[in-house]
Amino acid sequence: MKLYYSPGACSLSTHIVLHEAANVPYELAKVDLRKHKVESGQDYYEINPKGAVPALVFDDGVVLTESVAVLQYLGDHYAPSLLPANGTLERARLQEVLNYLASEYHNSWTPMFHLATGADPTDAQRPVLAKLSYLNSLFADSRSYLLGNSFSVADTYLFAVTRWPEHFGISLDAFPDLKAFMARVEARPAVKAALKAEGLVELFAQD
Ligand SMILES: N[C@@H](CCC(=O)N[C@@H](CS)C(=O)NCC(=O)O)C(=O)O
Repeated sequence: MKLYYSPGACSLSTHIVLHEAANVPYELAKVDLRKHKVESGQDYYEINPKGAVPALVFDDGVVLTESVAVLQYLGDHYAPSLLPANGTLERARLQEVLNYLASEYHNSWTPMFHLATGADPTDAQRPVLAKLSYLNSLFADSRSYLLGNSFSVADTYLFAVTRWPEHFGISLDAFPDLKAFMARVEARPAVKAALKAEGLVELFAQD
C-alpha cells in the first residue's frame, strides 16, 4: 500500500491512522501540490486525476481517494479501535461528523488558500471562524474527542485541518476547548511520529 501525501495537508489525517495502526505495511510518496508532481518526478494526475491528496494505492494498483473513504477503510482494516462498528448509530455519527469535516469545515478553507498576496483576509476568514466556533462548542460538555471519550479517525481529520489556523494568522485562543483538543491529540505518540515523518513541528506542545 502506498499513501500519497503532502506535508501538513489534510492527508496528515490518513498518515496518522497508519501510525495508530500496528504493523501495517505501507510506503509514503510525497506530492508537491503546487506542481502536482510526485517526488519521483511522476505527474500526480496520473495517480489521482482529481489532483488532490490523500490517495491510497493498493499493491494491485487500485486507487482509493477522498479522506472520508480512506480514513474509514484504514480504520476498518488496520485500526478498528478508531471507529465504531458498521451498521450502528455510532458509526452513522462518525459519518455525520466526517462529512461535516470534509464538506463544510475543510471546504471553508478553500478561499484562504487562494487569497492574493496582501489581500484583506477578512471575508475569507469569516466562514472558517464560524466553523471553528461550532467545532469548539462541541467540546462544551467536556468530551475529549469528537465522538465522546474515545479517539476516532474523525479526530485525526479535525487535527490535521486545525493545524492550519496557526499558519494563516488565526489564533485558536478564541477557541480554548478546540485548542485543548489539539494539544491532547498532538500528545499521542502516533501523531508525534506522523508529524516527524512529514517534517512538521509540534504546535500545541504544553509547557
Ligand atoms: N475531497 C478531497 C479533498 C482533498 C484536498 O482538498 N486535498 C488538498 C490538500 S488538503 C489538495 O490536495 N489540494 C491540491 C489540489 O486539489 O490540487 C478529500 O477529502 O480527500
